[in-house]
Amino acid sequence: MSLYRTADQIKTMQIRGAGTIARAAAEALSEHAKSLDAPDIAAWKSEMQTAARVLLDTRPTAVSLPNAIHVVMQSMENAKTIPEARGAVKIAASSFISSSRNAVAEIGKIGARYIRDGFVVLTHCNSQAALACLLTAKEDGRDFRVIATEVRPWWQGHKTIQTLHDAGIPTDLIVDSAVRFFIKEVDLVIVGADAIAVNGTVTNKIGTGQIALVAHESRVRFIVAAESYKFAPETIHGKETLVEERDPGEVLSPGIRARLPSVRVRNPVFDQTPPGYIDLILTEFGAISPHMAYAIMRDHPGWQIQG
Ligand code: RUB
Repeated sequence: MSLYRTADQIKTMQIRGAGTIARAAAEALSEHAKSLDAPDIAAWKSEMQTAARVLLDTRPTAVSLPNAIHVVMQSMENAKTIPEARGAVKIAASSFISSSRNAVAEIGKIGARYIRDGFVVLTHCNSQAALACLLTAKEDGRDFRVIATEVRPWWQGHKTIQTLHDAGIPTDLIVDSAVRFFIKEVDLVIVGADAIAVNGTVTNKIGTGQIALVAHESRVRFIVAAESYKFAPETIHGKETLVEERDPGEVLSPGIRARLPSVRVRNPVFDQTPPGYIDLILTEFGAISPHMAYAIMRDHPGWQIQG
């Protein structure tokens, strides 16, 4: 698949979810490098930068995307010839993809330990890292139930319930606004992340902040499953995580909107949960307090956002 097609699929949500987007971008760069030709290495690198920019411009929130692109692009920095640069990009991309998959699996093992027999676990959206915790707990023989939200307007919850169903995990589907109604049944909330700021604030699918607030009110543990490339090092230097606002047509059809010209439809697709509402962040290096976000950025400085 061409890099431009991958970029289009990310933009149009055919490829979605922070980790999946990051792996798709790394793969796209590697494939692009394979067939890209240029008169000299400087021109080749500049073409690669243009291609990276196309990927970076697809969606603004998930920091896994610039972090993945950065590790791949950085690998070609010292290359003196085109074949050398191509080889470096290929190795960096495949190493990012495999370490990303390993990170999700490791988080799954850690997260599964927090799920006990008889638990009801609530999840929101469709996070591979959060699902890894649930699937590993099931593989470990744990007997528990999941409550999954629908996730308007893209219905990512439908993907989640399909996976849970296929794994034989008993699941209840609820509308997004029913979380407070059901919270008394819930023992644990596990969600994923698109970006984690230096102060431990977690950006994830719209609605996550409300769920965290409700969990906090009811003293239900709230856990975020997030690979280290979800941490946003540029927040150390004051850059804020951008929340993507998508087309109103995803929420209300143009026909209805045309009849209601005084109504503005807003469609932010992520929100921010402050660290005070988060009990733990599970990374591939272990469970941390959200207040330790800086330590992850300091100890694993490979992830840097491209400007
Ligand atoms: C997906 C979403 C997911 C995170 C984490 O939003 O918010 O919870 O990306 O997912 P969208 P993962 O569908 O708009 O991309 O753990 O798979 O990286």
